[in-house]
Parts: sequence; structure tokens; C-alpha cells
Amino acid sequence: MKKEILARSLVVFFIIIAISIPFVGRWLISRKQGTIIDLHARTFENGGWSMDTLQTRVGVPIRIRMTSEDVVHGFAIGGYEMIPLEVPPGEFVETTLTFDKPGEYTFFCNRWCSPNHTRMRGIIEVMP
Ligand SMILES: [Cu+2]
Repeated sequence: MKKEILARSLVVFFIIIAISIPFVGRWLISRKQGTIIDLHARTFENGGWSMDTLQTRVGVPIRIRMTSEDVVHGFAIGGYEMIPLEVPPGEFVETTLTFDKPGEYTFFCNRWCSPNHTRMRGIIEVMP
């Protein structure tokens, strides 16, 4: 009787392991690649960036997938060495950022997109 319970328990255990393998795999991949953040750009008059504060930790990659909902925008970060990106309407542009120092970094649109273009900015908070 005890052997039968043990055998049934083992079967259940292996079924649970087999079911969880794909989820664990995806979790490990997402940990390695970092969190994906969807960031939508609109002219300041139409709402500006869809998020004005992004957060990450030193050394943890942050993946940002950007698109524009109207005109061509740009993406650049003050104090972070990167080639500014062009964010065309209807297309997705992805970048991965890893910060080596804590602090607040300003991200902004670097393309003239409207009279309030210079107000299109946000903060990336990098915690230790
Ligand atoms: Cu702009």
C-alpha cells in the first residue's frame, strides 16, 4: 500500500515537473534578457511619452520597445552613452540599456516633433 502511494506520488511529481519546464525556461530567459517595457511616443499635445518614469537597478538590463503613435520621434538619454534612436510611427524599435551607476537619467525626444517637443521627457530611476 505504501509503495503504491509512493509510486503515485512520484508519477504526480514527474507530471508537475514536465508541465513546468516550459514556464521555468521562459522565466530564465526573461531574467537574462531583462524586463520589457512598452513605451509609446506621442507629441506632447497628445500625451507625450506613455510612461514618464521607468525604473531599474544597477547592472540589470532594461529592454524598452518603443513605437510612435503619430510622427517620427527620437529617443536619447542624458548622461548615458548611446546612439540616439529614431522612433517612426507604426514601427517598433527596441533597445536594451544597462546602467553602471545609480541615479536619475533623463530620457527625451531628440527629433523636432511639435512646438512642445522639448517637453517630451521622462526619468529613468536607477537604484543601487
Ligand atoms: Cu520630439
